[in-house]
Formats: sequence, structure tokens, C-alpha cells
Amino acid sequence: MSEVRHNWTKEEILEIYNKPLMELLYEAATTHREHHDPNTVQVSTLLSIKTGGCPEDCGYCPQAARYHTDIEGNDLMSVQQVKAQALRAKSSGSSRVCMGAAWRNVKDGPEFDQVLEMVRTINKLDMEVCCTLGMVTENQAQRLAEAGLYAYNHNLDSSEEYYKEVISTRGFEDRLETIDNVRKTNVTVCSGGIIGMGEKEEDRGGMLVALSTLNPQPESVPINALVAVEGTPLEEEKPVSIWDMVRMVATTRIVMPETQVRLSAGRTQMTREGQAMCFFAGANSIFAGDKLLTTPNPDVNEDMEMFKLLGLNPQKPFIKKMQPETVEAKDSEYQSLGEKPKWSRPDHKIERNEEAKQKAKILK
Ligand code: SAM
Ligand code: DTB
Ligand code: SF4
Repeated sequence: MSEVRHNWTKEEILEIYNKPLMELLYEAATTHREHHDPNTVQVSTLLSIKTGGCPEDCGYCPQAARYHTDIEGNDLMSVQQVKAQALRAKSSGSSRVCMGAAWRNVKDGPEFDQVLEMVRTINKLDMEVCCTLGMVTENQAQRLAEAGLYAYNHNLDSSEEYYKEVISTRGFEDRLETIDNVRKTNVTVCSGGIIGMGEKEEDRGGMLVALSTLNPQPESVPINALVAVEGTPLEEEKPVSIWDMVRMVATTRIVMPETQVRLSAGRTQMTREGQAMCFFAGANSIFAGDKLLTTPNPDVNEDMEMFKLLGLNPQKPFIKKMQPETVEAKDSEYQSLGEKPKWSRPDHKIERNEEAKQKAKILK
């Protein structure tokens, strides 16, 4: 049985990534079977609870206010709207709802209180609840935990070196600190990244070093293929090849054997054969529903057809970890601290981000 190791080096990881494909697939599939049921796939539904208008400059993201993209922004959804969407997701076979907000970080106040109420509401529907809200302090993570949050998604996105080429408004260290804050609670960690942003293989390896040397390793690691959205600095990046996706999934599976490897953004560009290869290589989770946060995703009926074809079954909720208990707002132990955390702002110049910003000024 392959052991969980927390001392992977970039060299070792790149050696795995570059193995002859048949050997890589065999090793990844073997590891996968040792730790997971190969016919079960966890299905999450994404819900963009607050869309667009984000102050950050993430070069891949259509929701950054400074770029001119064709997305419809929205203020924070109501708890009732969220509940209705969660019920729909449940009836279509999802075990988890992942709520995303286009925020740099969580701010204490009425909007965060509303998100906590959303968490309580979905947990009471007996679904796993995940949030991705940007950076959080330990107190904010504790409050989410108390509300019944199952997972917190906070991606490292790339290697520490390449991160600087994509984002200038926050630092890699802040990402690690947020993950650490989530770790101090009983909420599980979901953290992964994006390939196809112009990074080198070494950066893919570097990102997997950063994730696999976390102790414990993240319970879930999303591997996204960049969705190159017009108007973003990365609009001209070429689509990720399926071979790169399979290699990345397989390597992630080998270095993080117990983790749920999530085949995330980019599935609309992939054939069923391609996705089947990813499941064989150890992917055991997807985002379902015809929209990711703002970009298209395969239709849920098509996904269920694919599952039938491949003999895959959606995972039931709370198989890996018990359902958290929800504490009501009035009984809460952790109160709002009204914190104003000092998350970093490196603010170095990224040429292509500047260009996209200038272009947007002309178009807006
Ligand atoms: N604002 C929060 C944050 O950045 O942490 C949460 C939402 S953010 C949209 C969640 C993740 O979506 C990002 O970390 C990134 O990995 C992924 N993402 C955003 N735009 C993407 C794109 N165009 N293609 C692939 N993944 C993308
Ligand atoms: C993750 O790693 N991928 C999801 C989820 N976590 C939040 C988001 C993908 C977003 C793709 C671009 C969009 O739809 O806006
Ligand atoms: Fe904002 Fe998150 Fe998009 Fe960055 S990835 S611009 S923080 S929504």
C-alpha cells in the first residue's frame, strides 16, 4: 500500500509526471484502487453567490473588475435563493454545494452573517457545504465551522514562483496562511490549481510540492484547466492538451493518495474518452451543472449519461467524514471580531495584467 508522504521533492514529482504514459497510468490507477473505490465519483455543484466586481487582479479570472469581460455581475444572493439552488443540486445527484464569492477576503459584517446562514441552511439539507470566499482569518474559519461548513476551497493556483506572474494584489503566503487557518478548525481543506496559464512543467511540479508537503494533505485537490476568457490577461493561452491533464491528475493521485482529486474547470473541452482516462488516472470528483462560476460546464444529464456508460456512481454525502453539527447564530461561541486583517499586497507590475487593464479602460 502506498504511504502518504509529506517530503516529495520537485525532482521526484517531475520524474513521475514525465514517466512513459502507460507506466504513469498503471501506477496512478494502482494507487487509486488502494485508497478509493474506483467506481465512485464525488459530485459537487458550484453556486456563484456573489459574482464579478472583484478587486483582485488574478490574470485568469473573468470576475476581476479591472478587466473587460462579458459576465453578468450580481450582488450577494439571498438565503432563500441559495436554498432553492441547493435543493435542485441535491435532486440532480450532487452531494456537495460549493458557494463561491468574488471577494479578496472575508469581511466581518452582515454579508458574512448571511453566508453563515446559507451554510447552516444547506447543512440542514444533509448536503456537504463548501465555500470559497477568499482569504479568511482563524476566527472567520471557526465561525464557518460552527455553522456546519464541510470544506473550504482556497487554491494555491500555481507554484510560488509562477504565482507572481499571474497575481500581484496578494501573496502566495496569504494563501498558505488561510489554509492554515482552516486547518485549525474541523473543516476539510480543498486546495489545488490551474494548468494552462503559460507555466512550465517545473511550476506544475512546484505546485504539487506545495500541496503534498502540507501536513495533513488537502482532503480535496481541484485540477483546473484554464478557461481562457476574452478580456482577461490570459485570453490567448492555448487550450490544455488532454495528455497534460491526464499527467497532472495521475501525478496528483500518486503524491496525494488519500486525497479526492477533482477534475475541475475545462471539462467542456474534453471528450468522454479523455475524461475516462482522467478517472482511470485517479480523478474521483467533478463539478456538475451547466455552469462553473461564470463559464460553461457540461450539462448534468450528459454527465450522468457518461457515468452510466463508465459504470461510475455518484458518492453519497458524509462518506469520508461525519456531518458537522450546525450551531445557530444565537448560540454561537465565536462572535464577529470586526477584524481588519492585513493581507499582503505585493503590487509588482505584471505586464499582461497591465495591458488587459488598459484595454478594459478603452472598452468600458
Ligand atoms: N475569490 C475567491 C478566491 O479567489 O479565492 C474564490 C473564488 S475563485 C473564482 C476560485 C478559483 O477558481 C480560483 O482560485 C481559480 O483556481 C479558479 N478559477 C477562476 N477563474 C478560472 C479560469 N478562468 N479557469 C480555471 N479556473 C479558474
Ligand atoms: C476550483 O478549483 N474550481 C472552481 C471552484 N474551485 C470554485 C471554479 C472554476 C471557475 C472557472 C471559471 C468560472 O467559471 O468563472
Ligand atoms: Fe477575485 Fe477570486 Fe477571481 Fe481572483 S480568482 S479575481 S480573488 S474572484
